[in-house]
Amino acid sequence: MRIFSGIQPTGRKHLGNYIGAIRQYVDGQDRGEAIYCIVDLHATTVPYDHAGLRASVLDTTAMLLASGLDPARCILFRQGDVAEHTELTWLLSAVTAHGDLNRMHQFKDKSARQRELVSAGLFLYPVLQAADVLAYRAEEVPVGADQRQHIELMRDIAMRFNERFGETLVVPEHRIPEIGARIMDLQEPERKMSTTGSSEQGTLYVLDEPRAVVKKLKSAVTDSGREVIRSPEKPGVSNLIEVMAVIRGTDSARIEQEFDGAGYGAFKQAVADAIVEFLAPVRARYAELREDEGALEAVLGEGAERARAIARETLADVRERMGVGPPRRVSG
Ligand code: AQP
Repeated sequence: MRIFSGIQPTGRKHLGNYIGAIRQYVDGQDRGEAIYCIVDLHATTVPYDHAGLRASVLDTTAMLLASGLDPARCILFRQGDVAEHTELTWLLSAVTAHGDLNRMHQFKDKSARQRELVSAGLFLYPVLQAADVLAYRAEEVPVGADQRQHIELMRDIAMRFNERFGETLVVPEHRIPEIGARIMDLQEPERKMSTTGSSEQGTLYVLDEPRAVVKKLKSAVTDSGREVIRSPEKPGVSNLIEVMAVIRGTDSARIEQEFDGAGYGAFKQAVADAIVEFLAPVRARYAELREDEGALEAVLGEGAERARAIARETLADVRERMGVGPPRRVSG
């Protein structure tokens, strides 16, 4: 089983990223051939700090290693190091419907928020994402629930390519965790916790100091009741129950039983304590790893070589099928 996923180079990863995606990446190493990519090219599709991008890639590399990725058991690399991704994006755009790209929720949300330029890159974001996965003929893509629509699109792209040019690409499946796939904003629990769309108080960062975690949890928006139960009218409490269930490795019903009659104050304090303990080892390892930039670059460099060797083969097949460039040379 080959597994592939990409993650944005924002140094400040939040609890949603950690629970929805990073935790699954770590498990993936035991389930198959795991390939993970830090998507610096995707980061350029909205206004970004170009002077800080390389440092952000290293932040994310250190975060992933601190969370348990092991370069001996997975391939970890930077998207911009493997040019095959951009070439495949162009080739796949030939079998991508403009109308489908127009329907993507992420494009609609992010373009509505842009005050200056809505880049063509933001529009093509899902095609680059499809190229990331399809270049490796990955069978499975671990992601949070917000990426469901993009994975559906990449499946359509792969199927359309195969129909038109002959069986070449693998049609991947998403892997969305049953619990924790959509961690909500602490201040606006009707929307997902997000790097670009949430407030500082609404977002719990993996590297937040314990004091900040407690403060954010205490001020998390709940309703005026006091019962710790899940309900559509209680999105804030339901979110915290889910977070607690993930951390404890249990289901939400158990958490409801445990905190039956406890009231919101005691429950929030317990969730804060659990989060602090859950993230403490990651914070400690992050601080150590982030210092050695040479070692982080070495991990990415070696990962890129291994990634390129796989992507190059797929690109040769795609070019051959599409009639692009000279005929493929037959070795020997
Ligand atoms: N709130 C969330 N709950 C569960 N999973 C989530 N993910 C994101 N938000 C939540 C998952 O995290 C993975 C990596 O995301 P990313 O860093 O590449 O960026 P993103 O998907 O665009 O989400 P962000 O970090 O919150 O940024 P913006 O503000 O741009 O939306 C993905 O698998 C994602 O599903």
